[in-house]
Amino acid sequence: ATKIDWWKGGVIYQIYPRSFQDTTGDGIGDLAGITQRLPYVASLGVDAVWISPFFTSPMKDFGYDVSDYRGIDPLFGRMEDFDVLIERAHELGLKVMIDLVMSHTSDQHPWFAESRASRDNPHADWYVWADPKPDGTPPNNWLSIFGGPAWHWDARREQYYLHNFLVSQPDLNFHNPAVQDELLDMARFWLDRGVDGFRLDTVNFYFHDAQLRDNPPLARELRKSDTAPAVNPYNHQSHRFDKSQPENVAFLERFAALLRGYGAAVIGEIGDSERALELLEEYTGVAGRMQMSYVFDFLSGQDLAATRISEVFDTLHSVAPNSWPCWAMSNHDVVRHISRWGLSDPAAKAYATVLLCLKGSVCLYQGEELGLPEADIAFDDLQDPYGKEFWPEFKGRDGCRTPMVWDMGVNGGFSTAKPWLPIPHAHLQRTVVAQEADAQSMLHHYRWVIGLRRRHSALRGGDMTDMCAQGPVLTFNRADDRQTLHIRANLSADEAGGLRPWQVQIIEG
Ligand code: TEU
Repeated sequence: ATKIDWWKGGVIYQIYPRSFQDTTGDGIGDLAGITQRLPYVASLGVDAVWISPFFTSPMKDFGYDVSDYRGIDPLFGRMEDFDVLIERAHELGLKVMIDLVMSHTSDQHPWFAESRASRDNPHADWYVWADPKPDGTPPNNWLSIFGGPAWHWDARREQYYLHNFLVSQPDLNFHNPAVQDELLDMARFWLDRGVDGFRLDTVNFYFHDAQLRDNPPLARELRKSDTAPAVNPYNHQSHRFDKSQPENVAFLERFAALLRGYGAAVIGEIGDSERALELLEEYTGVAGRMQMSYVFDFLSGQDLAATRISEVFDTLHSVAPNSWPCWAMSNHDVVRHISRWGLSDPAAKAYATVLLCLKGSVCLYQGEELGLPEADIAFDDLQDPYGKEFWPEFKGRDGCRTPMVWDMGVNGGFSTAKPWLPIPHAHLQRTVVAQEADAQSMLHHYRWVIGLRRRHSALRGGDMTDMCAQGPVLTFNRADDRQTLHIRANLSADEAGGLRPWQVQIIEG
């Protein structure tokens, strides 16, 4: 067998730093806390961590609004803490991927402060500025994901600026080569500090249509895979011109060339319910503009039937045959899958097994391995601005962002202070310490199935063939030049196809 790259078929554990481990007693997790818990992460058998943003930020979007790409936010520690984290991770055999939010900055970034000050300063063209229509309204019909128009009036420049997310997240102008150069330099800065790769936030949002054409009406209904809440008008418009532009390919090629020099890898988050599959092939296919693409198919829906899994792979085979997806069932933006799909423990174990037998790479989200359900957050405790905007139809993203539960100490061992989001009582029944002591626990199951994937080259890098769903029973094969595995999973609470409820059979031969 040929040796494959670490990321190919690898398992990546996503850490949300605010909620992993607090060491300073302020109720918010930090980098030293991550370092402290790295032996636990390594014990799971994963290949890498992806750490959500810890850069200097006013935290309007909890770090996805960066005001200094080369600085560590004081809430999370100092650069020394990051250097220690990387060193410790590497000692433990873990790769470190950090989360680059390049599509937009915070409005507190010095570039934006200068850009908005006049129309002729050195950073004037670093953001997307446009004149109003003759009647004073925004330049076109583009909408922000977080609510309202994507344009915000700036009284000083007497122009609108583009923001695909919060008003406080102005969109960088990638049509300006100086912006690209600076961001590539910034990525080099982190590669030189030893990171092994990046998760690229909203990678298909970098470019907008330079002519600022109106988005056309939505041609068809939302796909089943959309994670987006229906209450949001953004999800009822096409996004032909505000994202996923052809110019992005050339930028990604520049980025890929930089990465090659370091042997680093990226996983790009493609948020586009209309064109995700096309972009998947375009970005991660034969041209290798990115290594992995984060796909949303298993991050949504009322359930995940065997038939839907096989449909997803059928489509992938026909539309994006050379792509390399990275699968996930939970993350920091969506309802935890245990609650989203109403899974019992046996059901959750079956889905974990299937996920870790699929072809592609896999992202696990902190707490998933404990079987944590979504936390119910009252409006008064709500932190997420997206949730505040669309409450109560959409309750926001705080329910999946509550702290990790480690032991029976105060606040589950997360912090000695009141945590920034409340820890549900139900979570305290599922601490790491409690699950370590129980051979039947979710934690042991995840560890076992991650280990299975590690030990079987066919699961990690082999082909996947003959996927088929008969009622609730999903079957497929994984094979490489060393071994063939036959997988049969009963994704239902009833006996089916000779399998017990939620039984997954993996047969070598
Ligand atoms: O998310 C991009 C994105 O498209 C999300 O807004 C997604 O549609 C939504 O959260 C689903 O509920 C990334 C980050 O993952 C998110 O945390 C940031 O808020 C966003 O970018 C802006 O940087």
